[in-house]
Amino acid sequence: MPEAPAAPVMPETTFDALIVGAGFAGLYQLHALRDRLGLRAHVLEAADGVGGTWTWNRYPGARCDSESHAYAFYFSDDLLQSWDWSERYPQQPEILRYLNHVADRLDLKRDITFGARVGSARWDAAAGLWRVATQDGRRYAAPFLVTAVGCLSSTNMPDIPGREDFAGAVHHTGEWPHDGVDVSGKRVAMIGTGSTGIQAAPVLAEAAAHLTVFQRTANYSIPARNRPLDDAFKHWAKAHAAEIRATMHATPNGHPWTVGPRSALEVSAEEREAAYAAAWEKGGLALRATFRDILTDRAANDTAADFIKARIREVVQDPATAAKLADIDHPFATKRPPIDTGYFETFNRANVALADIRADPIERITATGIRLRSGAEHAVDVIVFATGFDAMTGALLRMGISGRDGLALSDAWAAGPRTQLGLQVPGFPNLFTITGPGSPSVLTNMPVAIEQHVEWITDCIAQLRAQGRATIEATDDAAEAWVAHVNDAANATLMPQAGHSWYLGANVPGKPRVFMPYAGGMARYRAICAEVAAQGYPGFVMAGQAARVPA
Ligand code: N01
Repeated sequence: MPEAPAAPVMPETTFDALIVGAGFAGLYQLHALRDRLGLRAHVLEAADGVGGTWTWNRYPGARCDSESHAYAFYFSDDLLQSWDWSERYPQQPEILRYLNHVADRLDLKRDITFGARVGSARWDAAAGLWRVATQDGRRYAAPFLVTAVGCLSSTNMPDIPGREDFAGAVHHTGEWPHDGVDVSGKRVAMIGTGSTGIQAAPVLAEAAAHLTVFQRTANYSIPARNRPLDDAFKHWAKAHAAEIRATMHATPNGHPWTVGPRSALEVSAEEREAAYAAAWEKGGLALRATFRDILTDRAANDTAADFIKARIREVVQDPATAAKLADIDHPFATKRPPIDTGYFETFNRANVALADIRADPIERITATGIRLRSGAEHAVDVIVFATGFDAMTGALLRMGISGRDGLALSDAWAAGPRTQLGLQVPGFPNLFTITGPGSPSVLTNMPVAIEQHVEWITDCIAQLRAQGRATIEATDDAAEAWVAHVNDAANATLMPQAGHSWYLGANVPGKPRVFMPYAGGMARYRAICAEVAAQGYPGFVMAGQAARVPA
């Protein structure tokens, strides 16, 4: 039999820098490299438009939990002044519109290839180039490769037996169909009670005939108290942009509020209760900043946890359901605390039920629904997996990255991610990972972390070129020391006590249990990175020869 002709090898297109991903991070990185350094920079994006996480997460109720006036680029006064947010917490379509506004205003789309999912990225040491191929065979090369793939972009679909037998529809919230899912008149099962499930449940319950929420781990949630923004607030935010930015840069989480200076244990019970009640009434993530030691002292944390559990029992009318929802096994805010719009109230609806799958786990999915270990059957038409992500490392590992001497990133990180500052990996020259593991990223208001990384990377590449060097690479010793520091920073908080959190990789079977984000605070991290740059990049090696370019 004649051999099938070999697939044609596509020509390779060469740039100065390749960026993977066109969300917040990729957009700003493209602007910085192209418009500040004058590089021929290009973005490869799997989706058919800009937006990153906000392209994929279109599930009902999807909205941001950072306040809109802080969930924006602050590097450009023009961008700040040319955009108005409509609500305190913007919905997914509005954030997508914002990112399109950014891309159009900065004329970025002409340097983005959409529908380009990276399948491999290989360091070619002889040529000093990253050779990148998309899954459909398009080929690109550049001396610099910057990943802007987000921390929560690789979905976690649990391997529950029988999924293929189910006759109804199955959707993961992180890959929600762009034209929506009509659940009207349908019986819906939603698995998962993280930030996503807690946002989706009230909206699904409104639309569906019946909703069953499958809860494995009960969760805290704080009311968002979302509301339209009035003109007075919009004007205030624009007029005070410099102060807001300064606050976001000075605080551990990059949010526009400061952490209360007092210990929860140094005030009277009445004063504490009043402080929590005020934060509850105000709504949003700032409740965890009511006192300085909520995240570091178990007794202090218990006071916040008890306050929230009491509110859950107050809101939920059925005592048995309330008890299951308030039976939370980890300290408050040691998993990312959701904020909600009517989550606990949803369980007072006649068409909503809670299935406690900690007590009675899912055994299998059948043709008609979900069967629990006890034999109980839940007949449903739609199953929604709100089961989260292979966070922080998943998207990077799925890209098929290999560095010097063919070292696969999956081998380099077999025991957990090793990075210098979350920015570079030893053995992978000229690869930069925006909001990579080991950086504060998911513990912060993301645009603040992204801006800092993009600016550091851009300055670093400028310095490298100014010194006439071709490559920069983190050293093993520096990564070793940074990983130890990341562990110490986590252990100084209560966060490792949430044993099943995705911060630890514990939500994905077989994933190494390593606390991945840097818990030392964004402000401290920013200072460390600035000091490294000021000292001439200790912990990194610059090598090779390249033409000098004035910084
Ligand atoms: O995912 P999660 P998420 N069987 O991993 C359960 C950001 N975000 O998509 O805790 C049964 O937090 C799992 O149970 P358990 C935000 O940073 C932001 O909700 O592992 N259940 C848990 O209840 C957030 O933290 C916004 O026991 C299973 C849930 O699924 C992050 O994204 C909005 C299971 C997963 O919760 C991830 O949130 C939404 C199984 N096999 C998300 N596997 C904003 O507002 C998992 N679960 C910006």
